[in-house]
Amino acid sequence: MSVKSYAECTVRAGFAVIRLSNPPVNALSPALIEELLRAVVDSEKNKDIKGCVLMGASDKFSGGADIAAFSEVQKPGAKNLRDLLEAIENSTKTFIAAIDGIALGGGLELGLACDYRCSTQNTMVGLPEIKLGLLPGAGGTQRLPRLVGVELALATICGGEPIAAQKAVEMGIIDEIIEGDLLEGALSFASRSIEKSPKRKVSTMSVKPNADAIEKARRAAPAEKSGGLAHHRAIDCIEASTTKDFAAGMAFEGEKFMELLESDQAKGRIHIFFAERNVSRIPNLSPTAKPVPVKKAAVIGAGTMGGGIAINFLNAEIPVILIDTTDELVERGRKHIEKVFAGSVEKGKLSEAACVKKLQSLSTATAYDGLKDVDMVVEAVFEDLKIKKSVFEKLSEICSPTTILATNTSTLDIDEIASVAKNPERVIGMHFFSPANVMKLLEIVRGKATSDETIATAMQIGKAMKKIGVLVGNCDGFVGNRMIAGYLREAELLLEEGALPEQIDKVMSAFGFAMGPFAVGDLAGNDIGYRIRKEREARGPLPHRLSELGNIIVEKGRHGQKTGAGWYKYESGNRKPQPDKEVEEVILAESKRLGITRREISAEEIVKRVVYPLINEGAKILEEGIAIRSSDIDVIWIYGYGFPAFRGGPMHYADSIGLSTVYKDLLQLEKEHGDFWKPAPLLEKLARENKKFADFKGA
Ligand code: ZOZ
Repeated sequence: MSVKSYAECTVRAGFAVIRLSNPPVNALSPALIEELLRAVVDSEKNKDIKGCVLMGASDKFSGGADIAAFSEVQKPGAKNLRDLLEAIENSTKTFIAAIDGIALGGGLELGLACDYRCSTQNTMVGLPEIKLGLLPGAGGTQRLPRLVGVELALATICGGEPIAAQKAVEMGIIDEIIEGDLLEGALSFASRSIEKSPKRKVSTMSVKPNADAIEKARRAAPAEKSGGLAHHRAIDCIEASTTKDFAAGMAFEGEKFMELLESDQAKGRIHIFFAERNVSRIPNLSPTAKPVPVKKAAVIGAGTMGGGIAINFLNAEIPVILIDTTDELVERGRKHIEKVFAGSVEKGKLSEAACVKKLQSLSTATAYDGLKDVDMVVEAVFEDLKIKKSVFEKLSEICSPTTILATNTSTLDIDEIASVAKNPERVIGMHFFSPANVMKLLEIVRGKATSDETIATAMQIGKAMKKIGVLVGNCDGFVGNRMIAGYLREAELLLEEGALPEQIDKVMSAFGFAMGPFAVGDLAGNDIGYRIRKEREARGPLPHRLSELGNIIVEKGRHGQKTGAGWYKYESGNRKPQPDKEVEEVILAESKRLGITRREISAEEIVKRVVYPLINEGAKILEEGIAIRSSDIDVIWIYGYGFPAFRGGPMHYADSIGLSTVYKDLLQLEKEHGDFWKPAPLLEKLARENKKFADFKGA
């Protein structure tokens, strides 16, 4: 049996060439670190070499410390990345990082411990730890300010965004860009550098204090409790680089890194990092089911949603036909698309030439004749079952039997829609979130007849559109909208009991939502929820009472921002919600009509009343198999509904509180507010077994 080698060493032109080999991203795992350390020690002993070139064995230098192996860092006596970097800095040999592809997090910190850094033109470097609720814990907060100054270090570490090689050269992170073969270029660069100075330790460079920049960064960071813990600790560390010597700064950084590693915020964000990557793992999908190549697509319905979906196809470089019933409608759709691309050109996100190319791939039509040879159609017409069914009937007649027919419904029954299709196995739900060209979430809804090939194709197209596609089952509202019903119900009932929209929104913003439920309602249009409620009521009595307040507001013409008034009022041209006395009067009158004595409602109660329904419904969804795993629900809520990422999504949040606590709270709420709160059987079972949602592997 051959033993895997993580650090491949060869000697070239008097340099040890050490190649990191831990696919797919050269994560700095304990095994890789150990082998690199050994290579550093060996090179020190080797009198025949003057230095070492560190590079990736593939086209990636390193994606950073191995996130899945953080528990190893805490093991007493275990060598970690810091030991490796110290050995590199203290070596008498010259170390050169030759970076290709990426050097992120610990990967860049490894580079910063080297004496010199060169890279290919298409390399990205960065310290993205903040996105994991962490800080660069292997000297990044101490070395980067010494290399580029406090202000740029703050922007790099608190922003967490990757930096292109050219910009990194301008900042002083990378010393030289290599054209042509990286190793040859790196060896030549290494020889020239050694002549200037064989050692250039970043840790010995001086750094100027910059109190203004530190203060500004503190003010710009989210509050510690609202997801900004890592920002504040990172800023403290960068400040420490200016007040402490290097060794003391490293000790301070180490302490803060360990504090963050233990924090709920890091646990939530790391959970989401892996959850996001797990969504594409679909159990029981036939291994022979391959995605059908989509070379041409069509979108039916040229409204804002249809236009956004067409943009997604164009961004994925798939020509698309946009169809609606009249020339006027398709022209409006085309103008909308042109405006979006023009906006991207203006912001410098898209070149003129790329914009022209994309628009050349867009065609419009008012008839279905051109659909004979398309590989996929996404229907985005009005949310009405009859209309959708008639569209599918027509599509079924005209399209090839192999065309994938997707519906963008957000609430309707996929099986009902598929029932009119000749090939129901080709029908699937692709629920985009508005604005469809911006929002990353895509709920992919399988009907009972949907084939594995159709699922694989929808997942593949989602990826090509740079969406996070989550496969869910067919039920009323699927995962996201089914869960939001209870969240909104409770928010409105709290108004009847004593709260006001601005109070609830403030509490939910502090919890970490970008916007509270009422501000979101005003942004999206309260009339949408109104229509869905009316449609739902027409289908039969609701299992639980809803407040009338949402209906009253809409019937007063307060549809939201678009009518200048909703739960709030808006000054013309201003999107800032202003509390409105008229709304308060409506709410007080409703409490009075219902005979409710209004009371003070605490922030803690507000959070429980609106978030716990998500958890309880999520448990039912999980037990019914509508979601594959609890982390898929978390991904849906973070990317589709703005649930705070640092809390890891509603299911992870429940796991972090402890399911037995959530269960007890639900029983109490059931006692006080009725059977809406009855704990879901799965939640009860897991709570009794002292388990988590994450432990549940299917019914
Ligand atoms: O995966 C993309 C990415 O952005 N990765 C995360 C980069 C990052 O955040 N790095 C910082 C890590 S934390 C750190 O480095 C802490 C630190 O400062 C040192 C601590 C010192 C401790 C001492 C304290 C006393 C990336 C851009 C890299 C690649 O994107 P792609 O789209 O090409 O591929 P993905 O995202 O699908 O990833 C492919 C597979 O690789 C896994 N993976 C990625 N980065 C990883 C990682 N696994 C472990 N650690 C990482 N850093 C990823 O999960 C995926 O796995 P599969 O199984 O789903 O294929």
